[in-house]
Amino acid sequence: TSKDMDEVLSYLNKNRAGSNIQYYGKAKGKNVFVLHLESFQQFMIDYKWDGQEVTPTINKYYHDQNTLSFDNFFHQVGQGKTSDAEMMLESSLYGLPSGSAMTTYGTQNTFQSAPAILDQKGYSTAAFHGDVGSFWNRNNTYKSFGYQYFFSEPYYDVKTNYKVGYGMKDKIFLKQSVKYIEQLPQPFYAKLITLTNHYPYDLDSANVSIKKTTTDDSTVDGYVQTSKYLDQSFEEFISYLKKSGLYKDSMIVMYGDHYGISNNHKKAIAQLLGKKEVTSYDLTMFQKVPFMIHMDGLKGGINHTYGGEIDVLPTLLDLLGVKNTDTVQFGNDLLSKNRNQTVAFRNGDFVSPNFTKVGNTTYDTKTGKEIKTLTAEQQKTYDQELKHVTTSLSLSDSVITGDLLRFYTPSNFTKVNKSDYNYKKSKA
Ligand code: GP9
Ligand code: MN
Repeated sequence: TSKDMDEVLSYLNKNRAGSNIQYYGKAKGKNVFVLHLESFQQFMIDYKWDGQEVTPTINKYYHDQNTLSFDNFFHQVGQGKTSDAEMMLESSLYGLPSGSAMTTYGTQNTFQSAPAILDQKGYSTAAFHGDVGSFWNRNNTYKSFGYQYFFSEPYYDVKTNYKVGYGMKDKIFLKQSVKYIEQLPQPFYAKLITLTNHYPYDLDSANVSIKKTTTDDSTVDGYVQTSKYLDQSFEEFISYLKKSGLYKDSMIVMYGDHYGISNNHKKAIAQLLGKKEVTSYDLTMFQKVPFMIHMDGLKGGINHTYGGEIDVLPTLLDLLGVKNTDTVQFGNDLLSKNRNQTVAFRNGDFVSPNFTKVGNTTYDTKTGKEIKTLTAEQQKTYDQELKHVTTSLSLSDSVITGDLLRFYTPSNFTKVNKSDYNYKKSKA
Protein backbone atom coordinates (compact mmCIF):
# COMPACT_ATOMS: atom_id res chain seq x y z
CA THR A 1 0.00 0.00 0.00
CA SER A 2 1.07 3.63 -0.17
CA LYS A 3 1.97 3.41 3.57
CA ASP A 4 4.69 0.91 2.59
CA MET A 5 5.77 3.37 -0.07
CA ASP A 6 6.13 6.08 2.60
CA GLU A 7 8.41 3.77 4.58
CA VAL A 8 10.56 3.18 1.47
CA LEU A 9 10.77 6.89 0.70
CA SER A 10 11.70 7.92 4.24
CA TYR A 11 14.48 5.30 4.24
CA LEU A 12 15.80 6.37 0.84
CA ASN A 13 15.64 10.06 1.71
CA LYS A 14 17.81 9.37 4.75
CA ASN A 15 20.35 7.55 2.57
CA ARG A 16 20.75 9.76 -0.47
CA ALA A 17 24.38 10.66 -1.18
CA GLY A 18 25.34 14.32 -1.59
CA SER A 19 25.66 15.52 -5.17
CA ASN A 20 28.96 15.19 -6.95
CA ILE A 21 29.95 18.73 -7.93
CA GLN A 22 32.92 17.68 -10.04
CA TYR A 23 31.01 15.48 -12.52
CA TYR A 24 27.39 16.65 -12.34
CA GLY A 25 26.06 17.44 -15.86
CA LYS A 26 29.42 16.74 -17.58
CA ALA A 27 27.67 14.42 -20.10
CA LYS A 28 24.51 16.50 -20.51
CA GLY A 29 22.94 15.97 -23.96
CA LYS A 30 25.44 13.29 -24.99
CA ASN A 31 24.37 9.97 -26.52
CA VAL A 32 24.66 7.09 -24.06
CA PHE A 33 25.86 3.63 -25.07
CA VAL A 34 25.53 0.92 -22.43
CA LEU A 35 27.63 -2.11 -23.38
CA HIS A 36 26.55 -5.11 -21.32
CA LEU A 37 29.41 -7.60 -21.46
CA GLU A 38 28.10 -11.09 -20.74
CA SER A 39 29.86 -12.89 -17.84
CA PHE A 40 32.91 -10.62 -18.04
CA GLN A 41 34.79 -10.48 -14.74
CA GLN A 42 37.23 -7.91 -13.33
CA PHE A 43 40.02 -10.50 -12.94
CA MET A 44 40.29 -10.52 -16.73
CA ILE A 45 41.51 -6.91 -16.73
CA ASP A 46 45.26 -6.96 -17.49
CA TYR A 47 45.18 -10.77 -17.17
CA LYS A 48 47.84 -12.58 -19.22
CA TRP A 49 47.70 -16.09 -20.62
CA ASP A 50 49.54 -17.88 -23.42
CA GLY A 51 52.06 -15.03 -23.47
CA GLN A 52 49.52 -12.32 -24.25
CA GLU A 53 46.88 -10.07 -22.72
CA VAL A 54 43.50 -11.79 -23.00
CA THR A 55 41.64 -8.50 -23.47
CA PRO A 56 44.11 -5.89 -24.77
CA THR A 57 41.50 -3.47 -26.09
CA ILE A 58 39.42 -3.46 -22.93
CA ASN A 59 42.63 -3.06 -20.91
CA LYS A 60 43.63 0.00 -22.93
CA TYR A 61 40.14 1.43 -22.49
CA TYR A 62 40.30 0.72 -18.74
CA HIS A 63 43.53 2.72 -18.39
CA ASP A 64 42.53 5.51 -20.79
CA GLN A 65 42.74 9.00 -19.26
CA ASN A 66 39.13 9.72 -20.35
CA THR A 67 37.78 6.52 -18.80
CA LEU A 68 36.48 6.37 -15.24
CA SER A 69 37.23 2.78 -14.18
CA PHE A 70 36.02 1.27 -10.93
CA ASP A 71 38.17 -1.49 -9.41
CA ASN A 72 35.97 -2.24 -6.36
CA PHE A 73 32.73 -2.69 -8.30
CA PHE A 74 30.67 -5.86 -7.76
CA HIS A 75 27.83 -7.61 -9.49
CA GLN A 76 24.85 -8.10 -7.18
CA VAL A 77 22.77 -10.58 -9.14
CA GLY A 78 20.82 -13.50 -7.73
CA GLN A 79 19.18 -16.31 -9.72
CA GLY A 80 17.99 -13.74 -12.30
CA LYS A 81 21.59 -13.46 -13.64
CA THR A 82 21.55 -11.14 -16.69
CA SER A 83 18.00 -10.01 -15.94
CA ASP A 84 18.91 -9.04 -12.36
CA ALA A 85 21.77 -6.95 -13.74
CA GLU A 86 19.35 -5.29 -16.15
CA MET A 87 16.80 -4.61 -13.37
CA MET A 88 19.51 -3.00 -11.23
CA LEU A 89 21.07 -0.91 -13.98
CA GLU A 90 17.80 0.31 -15.48
CA SER A 91 15.85 0.88 -12.26
CA SER A 92 18.28 0.78 -9.30
CA LEU A 93 16.04 -1.90 -7.77
CA TYR A 94 17.50 -5.24 -6.65
CA GLY A 95 16.49 -8.54 -8.24
CA LEU A 96 14.63 -11.00 -5.98
CA PRO A 97 15.86 -13.51 -3.39
CA SER A 98 14.91 -16.22 -5.87
CA GLY A 99 13.81 -16.28 -9.49
CA SER A 100 13.94 -13.32 -11.87
CA ALA A 101 12.17 -10.00 -11.09
CA MET A 102 11.91 -9.27 -14.82
CA THR A 103 10.24 -12.59 -15.51
CA THR A 104 7.85 -12.53 -12.54
CA TYR A 105 6.99 -8.81 -12.31
CA GLY A 106 8.32 -7.21 -15.52
CA THR A 107 5.08 -7.31 -17.48
CA GLN A 108 2.59 -5.87 -15.02
CA ASN A 109 4.62 -3.68 -12.61
CA THR A 110 5.04 0.07 -12.76
CA PHE A 111 8.67 1.12 -13.16
CA GLN A 112 10.43 4.50 -13.39
CA SER A 113 13.49 3.32 -15.31
CA ALA A 114 16.32 4.86 -17.35
CA PRO A 115 14.68 4.57 -20.80
CA ALA A 116 11.50 6.35 -19.60
CA ILE A 117 13.42 9.01 -17.64
CA LEU A 118 15.67 9.80 -20.64
CA ASP A 119 12.83 9.57 -23.18
CA GLN A 120 11.14 12.33 -21.18
CA LYS A 121 14.36 14.35 -21.50
CA GLY A 122 14.28 14.12 -25.31
CA TYR A 123 16.26 10.91 -25.79
CA SER A 124 15.35 8.12 -28.19
CA THR A 125 15.89 4.76 -26.51
CA ALA A 126 16.74 1.30 -27.84
CA ALA A 127 17.91 -2.09 -26.59
CA PHE A 128 19.75 -4.62 -28.77
CA HIS A 129 20.26 -8.32 -28.09
CA GLY A 130 21.00 -11.27 -30.40
CA ASP A 131 18.64 -13.65 -28.63
CA VAL A 132 14.87 -14.14 -28.84
CA GLY A 133 12.89 -11.26 -27.31
CA SER A 134 11.06 -13.51 -24.86
CA PHE A 135 14.22 -14.54 -23.04
CA TRP A 136 13.98 -13.18 -19.48
CA ASN A 137 10.61 -11.67 -20.53
CA ARG A 138 12.48 -8.71 -22.08
CA ASN A 139 9.83 -8.09 -24.73
CA ASN A 140 7.28 -7.26 -22.00
CA THR A 141 9.57 -5.78 -19.35
CA TYR A 142 11.17 -3.34 -21.78
CA LYS A 143 7.71 -1.84 -22.39
CA SER A 144 7.41 -1.29 -18.64
CA PHE A 145 10.90 0.25 -18.65
CA GLY A 146 9.80 2.48 -21.56
CA TYR A 147 12.18 1.38 -24.32
CA GLN A 148 10.95 2.75 -27.65
CA TYR A 149 12.80 0.07 -29.63
CA PHE A 150 13.97 -3.46 -28.85
CA PHE A 151 16.00 -5.12 -31.62
CA SER A 152 16.07 -8.85 -30.84
CA GLU A 153 16.78 -11.86 -33.06
CA PRO A 154 14.09 -11.23 -35.74
CA TYR A 155 15.89 -7.96 -36.58
CA TYR A 156 19.11 -9.76 -37.43
CA ASP A 157 20.10 -11.71 -40.50
CA VAL A 158 21.06 -15.03 -38.91
CA LYS A 159 22.78 -17.31 -41.40
CA THR A 160 24.10 -20.76 -40.50
CA ASN A 161 27.18 -20.61 -38.23
CA TYR A 162 26.23 -17.07 -37.19
CA LYS A 163 25.32 -18.52 -33.80
CA VAL A 164 27.29 -20.18 -31.05
CA GLY A 165 26.06 -21.06 -27.55
CA TYR A 166 22.97 -19.02 -26.61
CA GLY A 167 22.70 -17.05 -29.84
CA MET A 168 24.35 -14.72 -32.32
CA LYS A 169 28.11 -14.28 -32.25
CA ASP A 170 28.95 -10.88 -30.80
CA LYS A 171 30.98 -9.59 -33.78
CA ILE A 172 28.07 -10.26 -36.13
CA PHE A 173 25.47 -8.97 -33.66
CA LEU A 174 27.34 -5.70 -33.09
CA LYS A 175 28.05 -5.22 -36.80
CA GLN A 176 24.42 -5.74 -37.75
CA SER A 177 23.24 -3.42 -34.97
CA VAL A 178 24.98 -0.46 -36.65
CA LYS A 179 22.22 0.10 -39.24
CA TYR A 180 19.69 0.52 -36.43
CA ILE A 181 21.93 2.72 -34.30
CA GLU A 182 22.39 5.07 -37.25
CA GLN A 183 18.64 5.55 -37.54
CA LEU A 184 18.21 6.60 -33.90
CA PRO A 185 17.50 10.31 -33.49
CA GLN A 186 20.20 11.83 -31.27
CA PRO A 187 20.61 12.04 -28.38
CA PHE A 188 19.90 8.35 -27.81
CA TYR A 189 20.24 5.81 -25.01
CA ALA A 190 21.30 2.52 -26.58
CA LYS A 191 21.95 -0.69 -24.63
CA LEU A 192 23.70 -3.57 -26.41
CA ILE A 193 23.81 -6.95 -24.68
CA THR A 194 26.49 -9.42 -25.78
CA LEU A 195 26.17 -13.19 -25.59
CA THR A 196 29.17 -15.21 -26.82
CA ASN A 197 31.12 -15.08 -23.56
CA HIS A 198 28.52 -17.29 -21.90
CA TYR A 199 28.78 -20.56 -20.01
CA PRO A 200 30.16 -23.08 -21.07
CA TYR A 201 32.26 -20.75 -23.29
CA ASP A 202 32.12 -22.67 -26.55
CA LEU A 203 33.61 -21.00 -29.62
CA ASP A 204 34.09 -22.19 -33.19
CA SER A 205 37.75 -22.76 -34.06
CA ALA A 206 37.69 -20.04 -36.74
CA ASN A 207 37.14 -17.48 -33.94
CA VAL A 208 39.65 -18.90 -31.46
CA SER A 209 42.85 -16.87 -31.09
CA ILE A 210 44.25 -17.95 -27.71
CA LYS A 211 44.93 -21.33 -26.12
CA LYS A 212 42.53 -22.66 -23.50
CA THR A 213 43.69 -22.49 -19.90
CA THR A 214 44.87 -25.75 -18.37
CA THR A 215 42.81 -26.11 -15.21
CA ASP A 216 41.34 -29.35 -16.62
CA ASP A 217 37.91 -27.96 -15.77
CA SER A 218 36.12 -28.23 -19.11
CA THR A 219 33.56 -25.47 -18.38
CA VAL A 220 36.31 -23.04 -17.29
CA ASP A 221 39.13 -23.47 -19.78
CA GLY A 222 37.26 -21.92 -22.71
CA TYR A 223 36.62 -18.69 -20.76
CA VAL A 224 39.80 -16.98 -21.98
CA GLN A 225 38.86 -17.82 -25.58
CA THR A 226 35.39 -16.29 -25.47
CA SER A 227 36.73 -13.37 -23.39
CA LYS A 228 39.33 -12.67 -26.07
CA TYR A 229 36.63 -12.93 -28.71
CA LEU A 230 34.51 -10.48 -26.70
CA ASP A 231 37.50 -8.11 -26.56
CA GLN A 232 37.84 -8.30 -30.35
CA SER A 233 34.10 -7.66 -30.76
CA PHE A 234 34.45 -4.65 -28.45
CA GLU A 235 37.44 -3.45 -30.48
CA GLU A 236 35.51 -3.66 -33.75
CA PHE A 237 32.56 -1.81 -32.24
CA ILE A 238 34.69 0.96 -30.74
CA SER A 239 36.53 1.48 -34.05
CA TYR A 240 33.13 1.77 -35.77
CA LEU A 241 32.09 4.40 -33.18
CA LYS A 242 35.30 6.33 -33.85
CA LYS A 243 34.92 6.15 -37.65
CA SER A 244 31.26 7.24 -37.49
CA GLY A 245 32.03 10.16 -35.16
CA LEU A 246 29.68 8.74 -32.53
CA TYR A 247 32.61 8.07 -30.17
CA LYS A 248 33.27 11.73 -29.49
CA ASP A 249 29.55 12.58 -29.08
CA SER A 250 28.75 9.76 -26.66
CA MET A 251 29.21 8.63 -23.10
CA ILE A 252 30.10 4.94 -23.34
CA VAL A 253 29.27 2.85 -20.27
CA MET A 254 30.57 -0.69 -20.11
CA TYR A 255 30.07 -3.35 -17.45
CA GLY A 256 30.32 -7.07 -16.82
CA ASP A 257 26.89 -8.36 -15.79
CA HIS A 258 27.98 -11.07 -13.32
CA TYR A 259 30.54 -13.81 -12.73
CA GLY A 260 31.43 -16.18 -15.55
CA ILE A 261 33.18 -18.83 -13.49
CA SER A 262 31.02 -19.75 -10.51
CA ASN A 263 32.37 -20.36 -7.02
CA ASN A 264 31.83 -24.10 -7.48
CA HIS A 265 35.08 -24.17 -9.46
CA LYS A 266 37.32 -23.37 -6.44
CA LYS A 267 40.31 -25.41 -7.64
CA ALA A 268 40.20 -23.92 -11.14
CA ILE A 269 39.81 -20.38 -9.76
CA ALA A 270 42.83 -20.88 -7.50
CA GLN A 271 44.87 -21.97 -10.53
CA LEU A 272 43.67 -19.03 -12.65
CA LEU A 273 44.64 -16.68 -9.81
CA GLY A 274 47.96 -18.42 -9.24
CA LYS A 275 47.04 -19.30 -5.64
CA LYS A 276 47.39 -22.63 -3.85
CA GLU A 277 43.87 -22.27 -2.51
CA VAL A 278 41.17 -19.60 -2.29
CA THR A 279 39.28 -18.43 0.81
CA SER A 280 35.68 -17.26 0.70
CA TYR A 281 37.18 -13.75 0.88
CA ASP A 282 39.07 -14.43 -2.38
CA LEU A 283 35.89 -15.86 -3.93
CA THR A 284 33.96 -12.74 -2.93
CA MET A 285 36.59 -10.48 -4.51
CA PHE A 286 36.32 -12.74 -7.58
CA GLN A 287 32.75 -11.37 -7.93
CA LYS A 288 34.15 -8.00 -9.02
CA VAL A 289 33.07 -7.02 -12.52
CA PRO A 290 34.36 -4.16 -14.64
CA PHE A 291 32.44 -0.91 -14.68
CA MET A 292 33.79 1.85 -16.90
CA ILE A 293 32.49 5.19 -18.14
CA HIS A 294 34.32 6.68 -21.12
CA MET A 295 33.71 10.11 -22.61
CA ASP A 296 36.00 12.44 -24.55
CA GLY A 297 37.05 15.17 -22.15
CA LEU A 298 35.96 13.25 -19.04
CA LYS A 299 38.48 13.37 -16.20
CA GLY A 300 39.16 9.63 -15.98
CA GLY A 301 41.17 7.45 -13.64
CA ILE A 302 40.79 4.38 -11.45
CA ASN A 303 38.15 5.03 -8.79
CA HIS A 304 38.43 2.81 -5.71
CA THR A 305 35.00 3.46 -4.21
CA TYR A 306 33.16 0.27 -3.21
CA GLY A 307 29.98 -0.03 -5.21
CA GLY A 308 27.84 -2.23 -7.43
CA GLU A 309 25.24 -2.48 -10.16
CA ILE A 310 22.58 -0.88 -7.96
CA ASP A 311 24.61 2.37 -8.05
CA VAL A 312 24.86 2.79 -11.84
CA LEU A 313 21.58 4.60 -12.56
CA PRO A 314 22.07 7.43 -10.02
CA THR A 315 25.66 7.78 -11.27
CA LEU A 316 24.61 8.13 -14.93
CA LEU A 317 21.73 10.50 -14.17
CA ASP A 318 24.08 12.84 -12.28
CA LEU A 319 26.59 12.75 -15.16
CA LEU A 320 23.74 13.55 -17.57
CA GLY A 321 22.59 16.43 -15.39
CA VAL A 322 19.17 14.87 -14.81
CA LYS A 323 17.67 15.86 -11.43
CA ASN A 324 17.41 12.69 -9.33
CA THR A 325 16.60 13.72 -5.76
CA ASP A 326 13.12 12.24 -5.22
CA THR A 327 13.19 8.94 -7.13
CA VAL A 328 12.89 5.40 -5.73
CA GLN A 329 16.41 4.15 -6.38
CA PHE A 330 18.40 2.05 -3.92
CA GLY A 331 21.82 2.99 -5.24
CA ASN A 332 24.08 5.99 -4.69
CA ASP A 333 26.10 8.00 -7.20
CA LEU A 334 29.54 6.31 -7.31
CA LEU A 335 31.16 9.71 -7.81
CA SER A 336 29.64 11.39 -4.78
CA LYS A 337 32.09 12.07 -1.97
CA ASN A 338 30.30 10.91 1.19
CA ARG A 339 28.43 7.95 -0.24
CA ASN A 340 27.54 4.70 1.50
CA GLN A 341 30.13 2.19 0.29
CA THR A 342 28.46 -0.93 1.68
CA VAL A 343 27.78 -3.27 -1.24
CA ALA A 344 24.80 -5.56 -0.59
CA PHE A 345 24.78 -9.01 -2.17
CA ARG A 346 21.47 -10.71 -2.88
CA ASN A 347 22.08 -13.39 -0.22
CA GLY A 348 22.62 -10.83 2.57
CA ASP A 349 26.42 -10.97 2.45
CA PHE A 350 28.25 -7.69 1.85
CA VAL A 351 31.52 -5.91 1.20
CA SER A 352 32.41 -2.50 2.62
CA PRO A 353 35.78 -0.75 2.90
CA ASN A 354 35.86 -2.20 6.44
CA PHE A 355 34.39 -5.70 6.36
CA THR A 356 33.66 -8.55 3.99
CA LYS A 357 30.84 -10.69 5.36
CA VAL A 358 30.56 -14.18 3.87
CA GLY A 359 28.00 -16.27 5.73
CA ASN A 360 29.10 -16.33 9.39
CA THR A 361 32.67 -15.31 8.61
CA THR A 362 33.90 -11.73 8.69
CA TYR A 363 37.08 -10.63 6.93
CA ASP A 364 39.03 -7.40 7.04
CA THR A 365 38.41 -6.10 3.51
CA LYS A 366 41.79 -4.42 3.25
CA THR A 367 43.90 -7.46 4.28
CA GLY A 368 41.63 -10.41 3.49
CA LYS A 369 42.31 -11.74 6.98
CA GLU A 370 39.49 -13.33 8.96
CA ILE A 371 38.42 -11.32 12.03
CA LYS A 372 37.53 -13.88 14.70
CA THR A 373 36.25 -11.37 17.27
CA LEU A 374 35.20 -7.82 16.49
CA THR A 375 36.04 -5.05 18.95
CA ALA A 376 33.05 -3.16 20.37
CA GLU A 377 33.83 -0.33 17.96
CA GLN A 378 34.03 -2.67 14.98
CA GLN A 379 30.82 -4.41 16.05
CA LYS A 380 28.97 -1.09 16.00
CA THR A 381 30.10 -0.34 12.43
CA TYR A 382 29.49 -3.93 11.34
CA ASP A 383 25.93 -3.89 12.72
CA GLN A 384 25.17 -0.60 10.93
CA GLU A 385 26.45 -1.97 7.64
CA LEU A 386 24.55 -5.24 7.99
CA LYS A 387 21.37 -3.32 8.85
CA HIS A 388 21.81 -1.19 5.71
CA VAL A 389 22.07 -4.39 3.65
CA THR A 390 19.07 -6.20 5.12
CA THR A 391 16.88 -3.06 5.10
CA SER A 392 17.76 -2.12 1.50
CA LEU A 393 17.12 -5.62 0.21
CA SER A 394 13.80 -6.05 2.02
CA LEU A 395 12.49 -2.58 1.07
CA SER A 396 13.52 -3.13 -2.55
CA ASP A 397 11.73 -6.50 -2.49
CA SER A 398 8.57 -4.82 -1.16
CA VAL A 399 8.71 -2.27 -4.01
CA ILE A 400 8.81 -5.12 -6.54
CA THR A 401 6.47 -7.67 -4.93
CA GLY A 402 4.01 -4.95 -3.84
CA ASP A 403 4.35 -3.02 -7.12
CA LEU A 404 4.66 0.07 -4.91
CA LEU A 405 5.69 2.47 -7.70
CA ARG A 406 1.97 2.59 -8.59
CA PHE A 407 1.54 4.77 -5.52
CA TYR A 408 4.30 7.29 -6.11
CA THR A 409 5.47 9.33 -9.10
CA PRO A 410 8.68 11.40 -8.83
CA SER A 411 8.61 15.05 -9.95
CA ASN A 412 9.22 15.64 -13.69
CA PHE A 413 8.23 12.01 -14.43
CA THR A 414 5.21 10.81 -16.38
CA LYS A 415 3.94 7.27 -15.87
CA VAL A 416 4.85 4.92 -18.75
CA ASN A 417 2.05 3.76 -21.03
CA LYS A 418 3.12 0.23 -22.03
CA SER A 419 0.76 0.11 -24.99
CA ASP A 420 2.79 2.91 -26.59
CA TYR A 421 5.38 0.29 -27.56
CA ASN A 422 5.39 -2.51 -30.10
CA TYR A 423 8.65 -4.34 -30.84
CA LYS A 424 7.32 -6.60 -33.58
CA LYS A 425 9.36 -6.39 -36.76
CA SER A 426 6.93 -5.22 -39.43
CA LYS A 427 7.21 -7.51 -42.45
CA ALA A 428 9.41 -5.32 -44.66
C1 GP9 B 1 20.23 -14.64 -23.03
C2 GP9 B 1 21.25 -14.11 -22.08
C3 GP9 B 1 21.20 -14.95 -20.84
O1 GP9 B 1 19.34 -13.71 -23.49
O2 GP9 B 1 21.08 -12.75 -21.76
O3 GP9 B 1 22.25 -14.62 -20.03
P1 GP9 B 1 22.33 -15.18 -18.53
O4 GP9 B 1 21.16 -14.60 -17.78
O5 GP9 B 1 22.25 -16.70 -18.62
O6 GP9 B 1 23.68 -14.68 -18.04
MN1 MN C 1 24.56 -12.81 -18.12
